[in-house]
Amino acid sequence: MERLVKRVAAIHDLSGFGRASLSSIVPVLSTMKVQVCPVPTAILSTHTGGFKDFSFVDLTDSMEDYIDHWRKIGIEFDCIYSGFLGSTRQIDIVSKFIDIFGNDQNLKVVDPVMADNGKLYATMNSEMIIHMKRLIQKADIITPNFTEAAYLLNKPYTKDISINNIKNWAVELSKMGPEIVIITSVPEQAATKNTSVVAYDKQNKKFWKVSCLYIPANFPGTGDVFTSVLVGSLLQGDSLPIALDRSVQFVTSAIRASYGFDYPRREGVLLERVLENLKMPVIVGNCELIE
Ligand code: PXL
Repeated sequence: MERLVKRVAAIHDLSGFGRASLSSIVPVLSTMKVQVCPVPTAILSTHTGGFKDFSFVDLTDSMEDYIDHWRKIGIEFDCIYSGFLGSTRQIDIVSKFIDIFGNDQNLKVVDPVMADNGKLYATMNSEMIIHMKRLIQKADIITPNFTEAAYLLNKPYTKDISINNIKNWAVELSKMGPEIVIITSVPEQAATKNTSVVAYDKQNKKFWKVSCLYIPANFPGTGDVFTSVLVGSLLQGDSLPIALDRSVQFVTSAIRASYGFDYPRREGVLLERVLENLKMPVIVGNCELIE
């Protein structure tokens, strides 16, 4: 029997301030009528993007007992969704989580949170990248941003990249395991300075692209919002292009609702002002099939 409410195991940190990770993932997915079961990987006073001297409690040692309890009580999930991870051991624990709770029916989504704008996050290093490359082999869907895709493929980061090259990157990443590769924040070569989201569906050999309006503001945590909406949408039964449209539209609406106000960008988008938009259908999307 289908579950009354879809259920996601969300393996992420809890950052107390700044609207990243679980602080955004839980409200987004709850608003989309999905039950979130967090597996907290670490507790931080803030996210690491733009704050100094944040406190960091690593929960790696408690994760195995936590997961073991879930295994004993036989919880089942419609989706396993991981994001920011604090150590190589944690990455390996997520891999084990997928071995225990993953099956043919559920969706394994790995957001390889490691870097942005050409730079690794403060807590990341080259060993983490090696382990992340192993973890994505077990995912059905991965959602690296452009910088993370470059790190996963050992490619140099340059904003001057053609759509054909990006398509090749997506295919190469899919060869590492995942059925669907979604690369976000892809720089467009046109003078509009737009960015786009490019997706590759390996089974159907289809490429999709959604162009995003250029907005001159960079907010941390929008990747978590993007992937959460994508997960919620796919669990609602949407097709991949509709899920991509929904995610881009929601993130765009959140940035638009925020960037006209003068406040520190490190506090993230004003999510609370736009959460209700998640209840609206996608009426006009701009996701296109590309050859
Ligand atoms: O938004 C991704 C993210 C999650 N968790 C922590 C982070 C970041 C990005 O900076 O620092 C702790």
